[in-house]
Amino acid sequence: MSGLRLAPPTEADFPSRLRSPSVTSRVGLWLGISFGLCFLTGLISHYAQNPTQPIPFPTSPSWGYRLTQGIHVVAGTAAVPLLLVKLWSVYPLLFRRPPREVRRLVLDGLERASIAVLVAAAIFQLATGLMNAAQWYPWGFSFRSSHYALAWVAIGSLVVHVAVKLPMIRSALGADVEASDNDRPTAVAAGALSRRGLLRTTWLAAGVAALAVAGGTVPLLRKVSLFAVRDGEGPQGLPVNKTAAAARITDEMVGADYRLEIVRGDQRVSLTREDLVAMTQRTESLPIACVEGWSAGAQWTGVRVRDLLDLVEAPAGAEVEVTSLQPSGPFRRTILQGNFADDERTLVALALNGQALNRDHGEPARLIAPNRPGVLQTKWLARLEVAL
Ligand SMILES: Nc1nc2c(c(=O)[nH]1)N[C@H]1C(S)=C(S)[C@@H](COP(=O)(O)O)O[C@H]1N2
Ligand SMILES: [Mo]
Repeated sequence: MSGLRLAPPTEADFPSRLRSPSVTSRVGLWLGISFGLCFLTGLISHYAQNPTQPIPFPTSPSWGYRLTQGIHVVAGTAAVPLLLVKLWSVYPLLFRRPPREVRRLVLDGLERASIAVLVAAAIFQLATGLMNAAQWYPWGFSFRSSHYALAWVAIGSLVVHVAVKLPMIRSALGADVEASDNDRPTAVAAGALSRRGLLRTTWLAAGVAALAVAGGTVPLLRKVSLFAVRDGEGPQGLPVNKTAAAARITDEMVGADYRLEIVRGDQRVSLTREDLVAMTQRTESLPIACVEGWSAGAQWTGVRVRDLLDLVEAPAGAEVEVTSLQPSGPFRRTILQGNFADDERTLVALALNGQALNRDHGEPARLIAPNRPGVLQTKWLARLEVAL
């Protein structure tokens, strides 16, 4: 037993040439691209879920949200191995001796603080994102608002970090991978593999991570996506996010007494299932695209929402409050913006892929609209109320 030492390591304790700006900047470039994609697609997703939209979120293309949210989750997942390798490559700098001169000491402290913020925000974003995709919510705060707030912290500190490191990034990316010009003086030992080998392994890990979740969105990849949370299976060929039992939908609620209420002021129309089936039926191919990254296309048949709104003479562009039979839960009530309510593809669906809606997919009736986040595609509809 000779190696026991209580003092913290010093930079010289990490002699591997692999822990170099050459590796850090190359992995960092792809990490930056992943975070950039996550940020932009995240802004889109956040906006799409806003009840009020000063600029209406478009209803076309119907698969737009499916694409942007798929990119969001795939890029975020691929970023996990990239972040791990990047942190590994800069780890020795944590133990670098602080400069003596006061001005340089202050600058060094500021840089370390900004990196601490960036690393904390990045870890928070990736961890909460993955946990959300796995439908595991062990926290007490709102996922959406905290993930959104920390996205600004992450992207802000990322921009500062890139600006501060730009000279080093340019120099390292401009030189050969194996060049040692920018290396720490003590990093001279050959690693277990070459830098090219380490980078190749890193890209492979990021690719495997991306593939592991991409199958939740890309049908052809389903077979290889061992870790996709939803494997494309579920009643009527569509995954289920929340079952009727979990939402506490009872037989009585959807039995003979079921009515769909269409309300505008004191105008009120109550429709039975038979009334709904007797109206003109339309069939649309529209995807369900969950914020958690899985998505699936399906054929929906039912009544146009606009036809229902006409029963209470709702004006064009009117916003609609959609309420579920579900007794409680954050998604029992959603807002259907005017442009979505008026889109002719927006349906109160009664059937899915040619069969009456399965209870878990929202029987007797559920909302389905083009380019709308899955979380807002309300199941077990009770009421459509036109805002005045
Ligand atoms: N009433 C109600 N509707 C809901 C939900 C819910 O929890 N309650 N979950 C939503 C979510 S998050 C998604 S992704 C879709 C999934 O629809 P599916 O289960 O039919 O695939 O339903 C949405 N509709
Ligand atoms: Mo969802």
